[in-house]
Amino acid sequence: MREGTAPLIRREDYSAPAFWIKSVDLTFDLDPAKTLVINKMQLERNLDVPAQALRLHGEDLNLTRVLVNGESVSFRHEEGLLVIDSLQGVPAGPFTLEIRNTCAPEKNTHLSGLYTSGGGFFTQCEAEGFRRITYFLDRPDVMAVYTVTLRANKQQYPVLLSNGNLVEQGELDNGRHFAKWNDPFPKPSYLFALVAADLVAREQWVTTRSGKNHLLQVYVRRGDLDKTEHAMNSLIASVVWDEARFKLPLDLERFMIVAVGDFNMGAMENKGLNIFNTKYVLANPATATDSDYLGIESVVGHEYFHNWTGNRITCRDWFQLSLKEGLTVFRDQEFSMDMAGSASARAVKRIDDVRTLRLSQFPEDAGPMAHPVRPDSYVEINNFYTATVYDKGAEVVRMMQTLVGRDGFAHGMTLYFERHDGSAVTCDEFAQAIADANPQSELARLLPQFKRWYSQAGTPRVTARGRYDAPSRTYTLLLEQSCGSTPGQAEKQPFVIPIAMGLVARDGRALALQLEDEALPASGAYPQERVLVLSENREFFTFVNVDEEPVPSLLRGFSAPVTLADGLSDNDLLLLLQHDTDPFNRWEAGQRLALARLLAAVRGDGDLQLDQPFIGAMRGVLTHPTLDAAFKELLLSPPSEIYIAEQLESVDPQRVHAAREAMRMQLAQALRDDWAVAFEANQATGGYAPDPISVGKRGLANLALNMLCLDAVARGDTVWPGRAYQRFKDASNMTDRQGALWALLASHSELAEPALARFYELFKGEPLVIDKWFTLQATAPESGGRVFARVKALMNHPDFTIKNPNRARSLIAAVCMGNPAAFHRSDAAGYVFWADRVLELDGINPQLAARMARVMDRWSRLAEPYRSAAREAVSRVAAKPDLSSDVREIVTRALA
Ligand code: 0A1
Ligand code: ZN
Repeated sequence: MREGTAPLIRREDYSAPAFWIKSVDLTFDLDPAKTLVINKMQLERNLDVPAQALRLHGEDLNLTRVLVNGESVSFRHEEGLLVIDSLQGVPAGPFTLEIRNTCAPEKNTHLSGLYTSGGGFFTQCEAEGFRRITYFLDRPDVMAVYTVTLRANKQQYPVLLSNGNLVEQGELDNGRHFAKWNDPFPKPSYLFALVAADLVAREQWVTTRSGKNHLLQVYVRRGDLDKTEHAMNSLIASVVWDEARFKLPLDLERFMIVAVGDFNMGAMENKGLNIFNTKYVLANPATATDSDYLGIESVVGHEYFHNWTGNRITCRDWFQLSLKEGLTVFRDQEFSMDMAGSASARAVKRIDDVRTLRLSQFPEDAGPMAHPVRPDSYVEINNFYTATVYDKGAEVVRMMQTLVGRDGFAHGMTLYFERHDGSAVTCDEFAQAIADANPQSELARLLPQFKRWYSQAGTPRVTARGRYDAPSRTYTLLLEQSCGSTPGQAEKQPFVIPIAMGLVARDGRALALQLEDEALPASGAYPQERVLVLSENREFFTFVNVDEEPVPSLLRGFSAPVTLADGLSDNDLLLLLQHDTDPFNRWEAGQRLALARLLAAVRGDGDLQLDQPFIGAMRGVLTHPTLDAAFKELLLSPPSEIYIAEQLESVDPQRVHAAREAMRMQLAQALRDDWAVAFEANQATGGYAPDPISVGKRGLANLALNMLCLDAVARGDTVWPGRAYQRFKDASNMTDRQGALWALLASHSELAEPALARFYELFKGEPLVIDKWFTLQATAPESGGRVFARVKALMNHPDFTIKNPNRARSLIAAVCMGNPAAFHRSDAAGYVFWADRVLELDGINPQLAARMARVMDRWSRLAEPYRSAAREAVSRVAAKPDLSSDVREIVTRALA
């Protein structure tokens, strides 16, 4: 843990390194208590910068030897650095530096660097974990070729892996063995990995278009092999997709995925040796839900796609993190959409991604941690693996694709690789390549202004007003943009905002879109959808030959990460809900109708009485003859409590919860018969498959069952809860089983308790399922404080441990982030619980503690008495003298 006040690192202070490390030869004598690392580097002075001492990063290491060209030299330690002054002004040309040090993997509870988990050794080096293994220039612009020798006890650690290709292996004395690996691709230290453990692998050979064969391997603990099929299929699909869509082939003879139970994040793209949280590898129908299956596909894709966008071309410095993350999230989103297939299934994926953005990135952009996609400064880089860098970053890439077209974007990617393969670059260089490949595009015309998406934080607000002029048959749209101030950025310059749109006639027809003075396109017809580019603070767009007053359908497909105020009436929204050809806006219209009713109740007297037009519209969706089940489920799920709260100036979480629960109850009652029909009609048949149609059916059946139980329990009827319990017992897959259990929990049925007990007994040997068991209890709708009391009791359950990140998240994050009504209590007990847990975790795993600390980002918008109590809890955390720099940065910003 770094103590004291860590310095602020600024983007503008970037300078190239004083030395390059060309190659590194690492030897590990692996021992949980004391691992010896022999690190032999070939270095060269960087003649482009003034001569300086060599400063190597190092953290929590014991140094035993330093030799330059075989001779010992004097050195000194500065905060987090090993300094060799005598290397200042060393002659041009290579020299060797040999360092020996030890580290203690079993004591490494940060899970950064080399650590032990389940009796094996694993590494996590992004962003700055390599310095916890050995002394190095631990920065992404220093790229070296690695040769790695691992030595360990053969019985305990039969599998020894590192990046690249296996060049040698054999036996050693005393029951030990060794393996030597070489990775021919120069890489930054954050992509280094090693694994030494007792694992087994699922293997598959694939042939890429060039005719080369490659070995794919998924390593897991013995006993988990039956849960690797989906990960392997996802990996094969990723290899095929990247070659087909972007002409990017697999460049390695062997590509390995290793699953580990203790991991801070989702997964890591180490060159040729991806290390994954078990959550994103292990799945079989009995243990994993549909959403787990989809998560695995997208994370396996994400890490694989990093091989080109992140590894072959990497980041010059950590401020450029979105260069690899925004682009790779965009790529994994496109992959999942292409895998989904039908237009409707693609839209479901897009809606899901936008929901994620609105739930995590919009609040971030409006709170104390708001930062540009390319931040200007940080204290702890691990705090900047954020929704802004990842998800808003992906939206920025998506806008580029919208502005240059899908083919134009593919050409831009080709140019990007032609220019920068093998180097460490900036976001500017990426945007330049996409624009240069499309010189006639709006992106090229507006590039400097477009790049404000990288430099300005905050979510822009677009206001739209339409005016129809019957005599001239014109429709004029006035679009305006503004963006509120964010920390350190009071004023904003206008953004370039692509607005995909259409005009809908009162009878639901899509109208032709002819802009003023526009010639007939070569196709012979004006389009029914187009992209308007808003780049000024306010702009008019006039459409001609419009026969009647239309309803505008703006921001189709969520073509830009903005909020939209278009002043549409309920009737307009009902029309779009029924007729919009854009599925995203159809869903959006339904959400807006629901949101308006929820906000009116929360802002008013708290009473929510759903009106017939709304209920009728929801019935129309539920009973629609052709809409896909997945789409119906999305349309019929009210906006989340977090999203509702984000629309309010002052938030009383209990009122938000009450209004949303009232809406659910009224929809349950008003559509009772239709829910029953939907439940029966959406039973997925045949064996389990996570295809979009079956997933949609299971999702809608689960929602229907939930509503039917809610209505039944309120009426004292036991039939549907009984059916739910039966379904829970007989389910042949986890989606149905968990859905039935959730229906019982969310309706406060008496059968919830026996079902929970049975669930535990069935799955007590499956850690990922026990995580679900904790989360289900922590996220159940609160009633009279019982959920919160249960969470506190579960902290003492023998299966609970705060040291395992998945388990800690399954209970603590689940209640603090996923259950606002249980967490925000008028007696402040939720906040006391939060502060205690953050402080406890800070001593164990500062990265995880800092993520939990973010729960309180939005404290200042809470209504009293929550606001004062929340501030007190944040202040108590901030008052701890030896707080990690990770948590300190979060709470300091929150209190600023
Ligand atoms: N680069 C990984 C995410 C990741 C980042 C940091 C980690 O440890 C601090 C671990 C993983 C990805 O985007 O998948
Ligand atoms: Zn990533």
